[in-house]
Amino acid sequence: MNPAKVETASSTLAAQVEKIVATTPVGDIHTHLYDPAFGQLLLLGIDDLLTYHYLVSEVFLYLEMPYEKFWKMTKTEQADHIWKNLFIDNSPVGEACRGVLTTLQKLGIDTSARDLKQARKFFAGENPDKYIDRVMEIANVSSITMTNPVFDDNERQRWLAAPEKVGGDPRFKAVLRIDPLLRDFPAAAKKTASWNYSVEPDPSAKTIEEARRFLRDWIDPQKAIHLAVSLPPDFRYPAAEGADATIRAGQTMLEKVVLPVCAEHNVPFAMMIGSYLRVNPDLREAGDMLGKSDVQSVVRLCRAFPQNRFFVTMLSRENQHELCVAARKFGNLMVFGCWWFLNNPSLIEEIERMRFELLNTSFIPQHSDARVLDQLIYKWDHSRRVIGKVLTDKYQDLAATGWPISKSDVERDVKKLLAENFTNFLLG
Ligand code: RAT
Ligand code: ZN
Repeated sequence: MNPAKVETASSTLAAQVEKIVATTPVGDIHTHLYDPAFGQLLLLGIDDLLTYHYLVSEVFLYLEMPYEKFWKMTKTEQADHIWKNLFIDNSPVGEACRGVLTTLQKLGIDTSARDLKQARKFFAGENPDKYIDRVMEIANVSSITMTNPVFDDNERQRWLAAPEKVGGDPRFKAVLRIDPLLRDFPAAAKKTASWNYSVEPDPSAKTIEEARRFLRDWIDPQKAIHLAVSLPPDFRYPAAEGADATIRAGQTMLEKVVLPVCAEHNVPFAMMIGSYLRVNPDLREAGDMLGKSDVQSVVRLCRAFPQNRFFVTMLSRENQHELCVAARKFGNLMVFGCWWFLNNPSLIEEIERMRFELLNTSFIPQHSDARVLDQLIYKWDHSRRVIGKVLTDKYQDLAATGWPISKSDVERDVKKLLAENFTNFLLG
């Protein structure tokens, strides 16, 4: 018997693909969400949605307000200020603004009322544990990957204070995030030494051994599914001749500590490349930007470390084509997501189109990067729409060759894109 064919008349095909994309659960490879045992680290609700750092930088587009004045406000005051300036006094056409509205709408809040009080009332008294289930159901996300920065004191304390509680929620998976080890080894060494590891700013054999012990001591209890780092645009592998001691030490940590420990634990290493931090320090977390990075460094790493697997995303639009081509050359390279400033429909569309053309269905089209639980709703709604649209076009092109497209083909492809390419790469 022939498998059920999808209708290839364009409007019907679009509706069928859209439906499959909407109803296939997502395994979200990168968020900044936390399981409820982390207490206040889990952000949710309207005030956290409005004070998202993407919106903080946008509110300063309109107003010349002294930064300090903004930072002195309470969270509620900041949210009021952002609501007034970005939603009421101007049209909220930007992606991060639209996201707040999609989220409210999908939660059943009447956006036509333009009423912040009503939204606040909705969120008051939500039980986080139950609310997580509700948001995951609306967003159709089956698994949330956390970002667990091991050098962050607040987070570290929570792991140490209640190791049996934090990280035990099956809806959430841990990822050991190690930025200072590669970006600022002197600072990482100082901290690690204060935690009783014999780690010194000069990466001697002893320091290397102790830094490995430090990572192992975290990966195991966290049950980290992979390790991750965000790197600046000037990241080079190998480091440029004459690079300073911090950069050289970072390279030693990568080659001698991070990659060997990932290999021995059989976990991938995620590299998010292209972020310049605090180009405007007054904006704090909202003050980062992007720069063009070096794809050939990724190529050299994939070649030099065939026993390692790399998830890679890059922040600059200009890097996307070369990164796709690199992924064609190395089975140990899995491209993922449209990161941060790329997470906008027009850019997602062009990037996914190119990825389908160069990589078929062997990539991870998106991650949410949600910092506030409720953001899962809009980030996935908006991205799913674009992925569905591009995929429809690609099936349409196939149908034009006479190739039959069955419903089970589409289901299989979408499952891979939204979940299995990620989980299978974890398994190696
Ligand atoms: O997208 C973001 O929220 C950024 O601030 C970063 O957190 C980035 O995604 C990262 O993981 O470094
Ligand atoms: Zn992130």
